[in-house]
Amino acid sequence: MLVGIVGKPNVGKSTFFSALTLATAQIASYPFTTIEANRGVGYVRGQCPHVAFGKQCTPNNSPCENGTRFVPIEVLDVAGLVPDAHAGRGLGNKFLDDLRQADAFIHVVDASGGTDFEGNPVGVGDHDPVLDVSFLEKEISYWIYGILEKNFTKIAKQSKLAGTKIEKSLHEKLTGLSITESQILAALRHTPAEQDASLWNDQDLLRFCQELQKIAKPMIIAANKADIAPKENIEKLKATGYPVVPTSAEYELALRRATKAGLISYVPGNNHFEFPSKDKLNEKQIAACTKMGDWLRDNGTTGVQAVLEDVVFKVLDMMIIYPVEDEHHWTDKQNRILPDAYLMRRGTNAKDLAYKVHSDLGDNFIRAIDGKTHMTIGHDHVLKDNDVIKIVARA
Ligand SMILES: Nc1nc2c(ncn2[C@@H]2O[C@H](COP(=O)(O)OP(=O)(O)OP(=O)(O)O)[C@@H](O)[C@H]2O)c(=O)[nH]1
Ligand SMILES: [Mg+2]
Repeated sequence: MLVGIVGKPNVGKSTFFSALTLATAQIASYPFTTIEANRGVGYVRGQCPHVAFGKQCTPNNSPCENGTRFVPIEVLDVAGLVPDAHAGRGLGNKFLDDLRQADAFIHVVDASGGTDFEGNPVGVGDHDPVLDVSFLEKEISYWIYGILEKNFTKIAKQSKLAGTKIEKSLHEKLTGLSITESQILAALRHTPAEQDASLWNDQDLLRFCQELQKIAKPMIIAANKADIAPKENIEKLKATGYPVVPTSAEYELALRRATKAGLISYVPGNNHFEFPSKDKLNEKQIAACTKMGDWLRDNGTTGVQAVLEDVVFKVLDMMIIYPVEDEHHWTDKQNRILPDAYLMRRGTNAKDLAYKVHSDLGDNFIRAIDGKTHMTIGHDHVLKDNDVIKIVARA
């Protein structure tokens, strides 16, 4: 799974990325600090089934700490987009190609309104952050449009002549974009244009790209710099209809780094932290910690972890599944207990899981067994969050 971090320059994308992954990305208060993409790993949390099972797990693909499972998510931080990037402004939008495989986007917005469209600092509240939402939507749909537009009419005509379904031809054209045929079909249904795509004009194609973007590259808004943002800006962003989480990437990064340095003790996503030894901190550090502590008390969390978890569990509607070899001991062939956690969309069935684990398992699927109830389940049995599943396949 890949989540892309997008937004205009200087809104805190790299700060957000660094807070999530603790990777070192360059951060500075001017536009276009990031040019080359930063790739890292963040984690979403789940309750590990080992707790109810009563035996400590032996994690392989996802660490477990005190009963909390941390499932890795690949995160990508790219350069800032400016209005008309698709026409080459700023750094253009070619770098969005790094995000072809993204399953969803986190749109980092400067909710403080302290940066203009180009990311240049202005007074807090001087820029309306809601405008950033519509321009970014536009740039992303133009990016998809740029991929589809070449030879579009020709492809649509050929597909019509050959009797090939249009969604199939478009899917081929969108190879590598992590977009499924059924998502294309859903977008076609939502596009207010002729059913026959060979008759489409540029506007029709653009509308289709907008629909496809909504379905295949869904977006959540991180209303960042919430530590200095006027409250009404957050409310205005919520009115856009997107899921919105107020965030302070700066605080989250400071808290995680201070924890890593052994100065404080903070669990990402919590609304508090501890000072194990206040004497280790200088006056400046104590003042910063007091400020952050007060803010957390009043606002809940920094929101950074919540954005990633919301994008995975709410926007993409994922759940965590644990495939095992032995349904009684919940082990794999190497006797590891609950080794792997898989993220699967809600609605996926036992056979989908088999394919996710290995295509051979999918091809040779016979049945599955629910490790909690020990009941046999068929290929179309819909899985539930936190299921422990054994797949039985022909050897
Ligand atoms: N107050 C406040 N400042 C923040 C926050 N997040 C980031 N910043 C500051 O915003 C500035 C830009 O941060 P970056 O992370 O470099 O922003 P970016 O979006 O990656 O910028 P580009 O790479 O230039 O597109 C820096 O001065 C950060 O310290 C936040 O939550 N609150
Ligand atoms: Mg950056």
